[in-house]
Order: sequence, then C-alpha cells, then structure tokens
Amino acid sequence: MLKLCGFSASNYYNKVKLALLEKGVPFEEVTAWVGETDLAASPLGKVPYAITDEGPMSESTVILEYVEDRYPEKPLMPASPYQAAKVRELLRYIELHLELVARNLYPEAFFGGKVSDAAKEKIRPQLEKNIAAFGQLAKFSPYIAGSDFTLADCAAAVHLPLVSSATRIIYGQDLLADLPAKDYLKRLGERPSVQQVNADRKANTEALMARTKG
Ligand SMILES: N[C@@H](CCC(=O)N[C@@H](CS)C(=O)NCC(=O)O)C(=O)O
Repeated sequence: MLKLCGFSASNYYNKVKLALLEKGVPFEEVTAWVGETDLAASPLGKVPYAITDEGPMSESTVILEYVEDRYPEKPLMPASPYQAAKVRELLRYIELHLELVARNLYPEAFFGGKVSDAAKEKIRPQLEKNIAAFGQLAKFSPYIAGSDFTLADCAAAVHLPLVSSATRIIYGQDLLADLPAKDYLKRLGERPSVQQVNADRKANTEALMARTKG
C-alpha cells in the first residue's frame, strides 16, 4: 500500500492526502517530522514524500501526478490534453507564484518570527501581481478549473487559506479578497475529504506546537 510520509500540519502533505481521499485510494500515513525524514526518499529533507511498491518519491505535485496516473479510477484530471494542461497551469501558479511568494511571510505570520519591513514591501507588489494573474486563470465555477473537482482544487484548498491569512496578518488586508476565494473555500469545506484534512491538520498542529515547546 502507498505510504504517505510527513505530517498533517503541512499544507504540501495535505495537498496529496486530499487527492488520495478524493480518489478513494487506500494509503497509510507515516509520521515524518522535518529533521526526521528519510533522506534517501526525500534528499532535501522535505515533506511529503511517498513510498510506493516500486520505490520512493518526493515533491508533492510529482506525487499528485503519480497518484493520478497510477490510480486512474475516479480521475481528478480532465481527459482533454488541453484542459489537463490548464489544470497543471493552475497548479503551477498556486504553488510557484502564490504559495512560494507568500511563504516568505510565514515566519512572522505564523511562527512568532520577524520578517523585515523591506522584505514585506518587496513581497506585497509581487503577490498583488501574481494574485491578479492567477485570478485571470482561475474559474471558481464552482471549482478552480471549472465544472469538475481536479488536482488544482487539492492545491487551492490547502494553499489559498494560508495566502489569505498570511497577508491579512502582515498587511492588515487579505490580498485574495478581490477573488471569490472565500466562498469557494467554504464550498470546498463541505466535502468530507476537506473536513478530514482540516480536522487532522488542527490536531497535528497542536502536536507540532507541543513538540517545539517541549
Ligand atoms: N516543493 C516541495 C515543498 C515541500 C515543503 O517545503 N515542505 C515543508 C513542510 S510544509 C518542509 O518540508 N520544510 C522543511 C524544509 O524545507 O527543510 C513540495 O512540493 O513537496
């Protein structure tokens, strides 16, 4: 059985977990905290990583696409090559142009650290530009790529809430507010898979806090 390694407070881990739950693929969760990962499976020490019957692999979107190819029942990608590319485009925008840029704010927004004013000033226009570009591509009708729930929703469900709250905390303004992201995330929150991921995330975040304090 596929083993998903990492921890449920991680948004990257949850992106993959959501796809597995949505597809009904049996999997085993193996806790691997940062610093305690299998470096042969994930050479950068990042989570998530997966252990398959054929060997290990790292990088959440790579795992996501592997899961989709390996378990084609209940597809989360459109059959049309063009529409599939549009889903991948959204995945890339969310991961590279939203999450990775907003991530620079997380030390202060979520972890009690400090981000310099210069960095905050530099990040804000980047995020504004990237969010506007993402808004041109995202459909929200009702899902991020259109009428069907896809892999891009697995990414949006875990990354958009963090972009929203990090920018609200740091800039006093949710930079996603001009997009219909709030209603979209509320709709997604009605799905049992998203509810499970969120419940596990809350419990695991407490465990993580207890570890860092202890
Ligand atoms: N590009 C990676 C990013 C994964 C990532 O950054 N995970 C965080 C946890 S949310 C992590 O492992 N951080 C530890 C580190 O970067 O050393 C992916 O998509 O899997």
